[in-house]
Order: sequence, then structure tokens, then C-alpha cells
Amino acid sequence: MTDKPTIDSWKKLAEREIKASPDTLVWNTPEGIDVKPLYTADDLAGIDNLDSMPGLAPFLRGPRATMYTGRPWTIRQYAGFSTAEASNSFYRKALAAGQQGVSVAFDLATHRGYDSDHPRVEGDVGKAGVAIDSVEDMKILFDGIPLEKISVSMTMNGAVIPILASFIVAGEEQGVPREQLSGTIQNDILKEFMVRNTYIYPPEPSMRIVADIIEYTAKEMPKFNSISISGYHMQEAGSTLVQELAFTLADGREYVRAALTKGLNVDEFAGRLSFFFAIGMNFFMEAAKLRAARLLWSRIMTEFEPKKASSLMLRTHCQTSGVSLQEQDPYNNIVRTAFEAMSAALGGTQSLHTNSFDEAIALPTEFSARIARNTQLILQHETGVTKVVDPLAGSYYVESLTNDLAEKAWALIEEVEAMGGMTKAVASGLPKRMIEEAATRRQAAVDKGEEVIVGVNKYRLEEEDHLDILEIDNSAVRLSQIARIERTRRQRDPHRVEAALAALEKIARSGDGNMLAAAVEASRARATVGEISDAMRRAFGDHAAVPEVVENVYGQAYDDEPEFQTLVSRLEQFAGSLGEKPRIMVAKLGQDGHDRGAKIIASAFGDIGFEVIAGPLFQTPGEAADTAIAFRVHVVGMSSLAAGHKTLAPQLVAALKAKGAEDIIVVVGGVIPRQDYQYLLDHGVSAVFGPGTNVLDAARAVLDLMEGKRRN
Ligand code: 2CP
Repeated sequence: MTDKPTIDSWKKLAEREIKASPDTLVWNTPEGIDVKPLYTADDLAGIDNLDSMPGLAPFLRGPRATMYTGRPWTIRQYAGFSTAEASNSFYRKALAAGQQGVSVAFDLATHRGYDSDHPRVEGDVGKAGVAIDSVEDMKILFDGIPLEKISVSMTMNGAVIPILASFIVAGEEQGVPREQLSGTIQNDILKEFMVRNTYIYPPEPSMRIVADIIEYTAKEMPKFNSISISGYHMQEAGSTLVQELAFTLADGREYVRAALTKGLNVDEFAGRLSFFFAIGMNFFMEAAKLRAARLLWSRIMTEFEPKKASSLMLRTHCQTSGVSLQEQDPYNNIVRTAFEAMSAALGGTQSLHTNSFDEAIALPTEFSARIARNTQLILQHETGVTKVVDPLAGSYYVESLTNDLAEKAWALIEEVEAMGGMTKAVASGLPKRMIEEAATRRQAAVDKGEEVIVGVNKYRLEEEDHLDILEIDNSAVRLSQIARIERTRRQRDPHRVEAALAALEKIARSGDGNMLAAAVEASRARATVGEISDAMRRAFGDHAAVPEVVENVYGQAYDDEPEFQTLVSRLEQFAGSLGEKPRIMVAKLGQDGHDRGAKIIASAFGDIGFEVIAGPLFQTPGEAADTAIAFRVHVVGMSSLAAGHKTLAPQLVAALKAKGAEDIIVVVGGVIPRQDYQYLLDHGVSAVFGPGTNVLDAARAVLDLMEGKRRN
């Protein structure tokens, strides 16, 4: 007879196996959750909703009763580059090869409401997405794609009014009335102020825009999801999963409140709110996060007393994590993405994008896009994952994680609520700061090797294989866009355009009317994206964020480590010989607002002992040179994540030279393909730091450069 197994007998056995207490095996995650080596039925005690059902509130187990057994998630690959013609051809091929919905990536010029002929966007046109200047481009983008059948997601937040307006008009002119258009517009501005930075106007009028879109789509476009409330970019910026969950749901609550100010009934629009989460490498926790998200959203929505059950339902798109992709040994990214995709499916996503393995470094090629798409097709058709609803339910570990995440996120949501809601919290800078601290802490853990990344800080290849990447000829795209804008302007009725833009500006100023309805008229008249954005700019002005840098997070993580201290002393010595602290400006040029890397560098370099000047976002090379000179910096570190480096870095070097400041060292970091290093070095850049660079190594290299310069 053996005794009934107990947790105590397991503990004794475990202790014998590892010759230490099993408590030493507890994994303290960045979320503040202590993951134990073993979960048992005891861990389910006191957890609510274990007996809930899919398709029924609170929807913990999924928004649909049958979930993927009735209909699998939508394979929706996010793509767009160069011209509307090139992107259209890419979409058509992808749809023919098994993709099920379209998801448009716009270039950064479009995001920020500039036409392709604007001088501020010379390095951005057609680079990280497709250039759209007017309805003429939009019509080409969807040529031959039946908009009454294929749902279209558009990632647009800043220039959301002109883009949605031109989509509606493109539909009309394709013979599809707006009530038949299905899809989603991202339209989530709060997270832009927090992490993604493709805003145009200040927060208050930006929230009015969100509300106008929810109002218009609720009344005119019943099949269209008015918003995609996004946590994705928070995780990309370095947030923990609890922060991603809490801030996203708190954003959602704020949007509901904004829509209610338009006099809508909650049931008129709540069923068409949708969400968007990142799925990173913490396999079980990510699946649990989606379950927790549905539970909490239903709790939040109950407060608004809807009558329809669908108003309590969280439906979401997911994307595998971009930051988990590595430049080094890039085929490993296929494996990472497959695990993340499986986790999203186990968590019950409605729609999914799987990243291509080369996306850490460039836009996907047709080859890498095919593997990414096939990852989902294999999941759907070969693994059996679609055959059972919410298959992780009842797992001691996953139920426990779902509950822990929900509790921790709820506490943070309540904290935001106590601050007066998310708009106020965002204005205070707290969420942004929390995310940046988490990002810096994680970078330190990776640099120290505490967090292993295969092929990067462990098992690194001696020599990397050559990788063919897609390169966009940015100047050719720009010239062809400019030609089309000029043709559109020649052929339109200028009085009609002027009247439509004046009507839009009036509504923007007065708040009386709907800005999207007015923009649809302007778009029909062939007003451009830039002109429609400018009409609202005249009423609202531009938003300019003041960059802040977190302190003592990176340094603290290194505490008394000799490697760090040696560098600090070396820098102190150099400062002594210089007679002042070495100054570095971290610069972001063009419309590239991805500032996670820049912020981490600024923060870590500050802790190492540099005086850091965090340059404002969206500078032209000439403006950045002026700032560098005004602060008398020794080094400019340009951070580039949106492929503008080959245009913008040489222009920065030239601008410094033209202003007599060629002694300022220029280094470039970020998403820079190896193929481009020599080009940058030949154009006056002193060093290039690609993805996966250890921050201490970068700081040492910058110090070497400064010492070298001083000696010469
Ligand atoms: C679903 N349906 C079902 C079932 N499941 N019907 C019967 N039985 C079932 N089991 C129905 C749905 O009710 C719906 O019809 C239709 O099938 C489509 O399903 P869905 O679940 O609504 O899927 P979807 O049309 O693909 O919509 C998914 C989302 C949507 C999440 C709601 O918002 C979306 O597609 N989002 C994508 C966002 C996106 O692509 N973002 C890209 C971010 P009805 O509609 O009639 O009810 S790019 C990110 C980059 C990084 C960036 O931002 O920078």
C-alpha cells in the first residue's frame, strides 16, 4: 500500500532531487508573479469562473460558443510597402495563397498626415508601409479585392480621419456602399501618446476624433469595428504583460466614456469595439493573458449596464512579438513565431498575424511572408488545435495564471481610475514611465545574460549566414507618388475641395458635427490626406511631446558588477581629462516614432555617466544638427527603426559639416541591416550598432571613439 501523494511528499522528493528547497525553483517573472515549479488542485481554491462557458458572459473561455470548431481565427497578415500598386499585388497573391483578411501597413508619412511631397518626410515615403496620399491611391490599393467580402484592417491612428474617409470613398467607387464594408480601423490614440508616437494632434481633440469615428461607424457602418484597442505596442515598448493588460483595458474604458459623450447608447457601439494584443515568448502566460483580458473587459463593461451580451465581449487580434525576433541566427525566429502563434490560438484569438523571420531587420520578402502565413495554415490544418474550445481550461497552472494576471491587472486598472482615468494617467506620464522602466530592466537582464536569447547572448554563431532582404527604393516611390498627387490636384475642382476642407475645419473648431462625415466629402472631392490633416491641424495644432528619460534602472540592475564599474571609472577618467562630462544626444529623425531603443540607450548611458540629451521626435537632419550644436554635444547617436537610415544619417553628417560641426561624432543604432553598415561608414558615420547590441559594448565603443578623437 502506498500513501496518497501529497504536496509535502512531493516537496521532500524534489528536495532530494535538486539538493535544495524546491522554493529555489520559483521563477519571479517581470509581472511580479512567482511561478512555482508545481501546481496542484489546491491552487484552484477560491478562483471564480472555473465553471464558465464559452460564448457566455464573462466570456473567459472565448467570445463564441464553438470558437475554432465552428470557424477558425482569421489569418490576417499585416503588410504594406512602397506604392499602392506593389502592395495591391502582394495582397492579391497572399489571399490566393490562403490568407483570409487584409491588414494594411501605411508608411510613416501617411501616419503623420503628410503627403509624399512634404519636405519633412523625404526619408519615410513608402518605407515601413504603403504611401497613400488620396483616394486615388486607395482605389489602386484595393483594386480587384472585393470589399464586400474581404475584411480590411487599417493600422491608422494619427491620420485616421482622412484614411478612413478615403477607404469609404474607395468602397463607394468600387460599388460597395459603406454599410457593407467590413474590417477594423486601429483608431487607438491613447497608446500613441504612451508608446507608439504616431499622433498628430494634442490628446483632447484626438479623443474627439476617436469618438466621432465610433459615432459614424455605429450609425453608418454596422459591419465595421470602430477601434482596435491595442496593447501590442506596449509590450513592444517593453511593458510587462500585466501593464499591457491593464493599460489596454483602461484605454478601452476611456473610449467607451468618450463615445457616450456623443449621446450614443452603449449597445449601439460596444459590440464593435475590438482589441489587439502582442503574444511574446512566455507561452502559458500569454494564453492566460487573453483569458484574463476577456474576464476583465466583461467586468468593466458591466458598469455601463448594457442590455446586449455582445457588449460585454472582448474580441481580439493578436500579433506574434516583434521584439522577440532577433537579427542573429534569424531562422530561429520561425521557431519563436510558431510557439507564439500556438499560444495565441490556445488563448482564443479571433485574428492573428505571424511575423516573418526577417522582420527584425527589414520588410518581409515573399519567401519569408510565405513561411509566416504557412505557420498559421499548419496550425489550423495539421495540429488539431482548432478541434477543442479553450483546451487549456482546467489546467492548475493556466487557471492560476489567469487569475493572478487578472488580479494584478485589476489593481493597476484601479490605480489608473484613481488618477481620473487613462487620459489623465497618460498626461501624467506614469504609464509611459512604468513601461520604460520595465524595458530598461529587461535590457539589463539580457545584457547580463540572466535572460537567455538563443543565438544572441548564448549559443551565438561565429559567423552569421548572409540573408537576402527586401529593399525599397525610397526616392523612386516618392517621385511616383508626387507625380500622382500633381495629377490629382490638376484634375479636381479646386472650389469643391476648398469648400469641403473649410466645412471640416469648422466642425473641428466648433465640435458641432462629425469630422469623419465631413472628411468623406473632402475625400470625394479629391482632397489629399495631407490637406485633410492640415484642415484639422489649423483647428487643433500639433502635439509635441517632451522626452523624458528614466534614471537609475539600468545602473541599479548592474549594482556592483565589475564590468559596469570599470566602464564607469573609465568614463569618469575621460571626463576629468575633458574637463566636463561627455555629452551625447540621442536623436530620432524623420517620422520614425519608435523610441524604445532610443529611450533605453539614453537611460543606460545616463547611468553609466554620460550627460544625455534626448532629442525631440520627428526632427529633420538639419534640426537635429542645430540641437546637437546648441548643446555642444560630443556625439550624436541616431536611432533608426523605420528604414530611413540610408537617407537620414548621411544628411545629418552633411548638416553638421555645413554648420561647421564636423568634429561631432555620429553613430547610428537600431534596425540596420548588415548590408548597409559600409554605406553608412562611407558616409561619415563612425560606428553602427545593430539589433542585439549589448549596451555596455556600445558605450565602450563610443568612449573609444571619443578618446581616439581627442588623441588626434
Ligand atoms: C467567428 N464568427 C463565427 C464564429 N467565429 N460565426 C460562427 N461560429 C463561430 N465559431 C463570425 C464572427 O461573428 C464574425 O461575423 C465573422 O465570423 C468574423 O469573425 P471575427 O471573429 O469577427 O474575425 P475578424 O473579422 O477577423 O475580426 C477580428 C477582430 C477585428 C479582432 C474583431 O477587429 C480584426 O480583424 N482586427 C485586426 C486588427 C489588425 O489587423 N491589426 C493589425 C495591427 P460578424 O462580424 O458578422 O459578427 S498591425 C500592428 C502593427 C505592429 C502596428 O500597429 O504598428
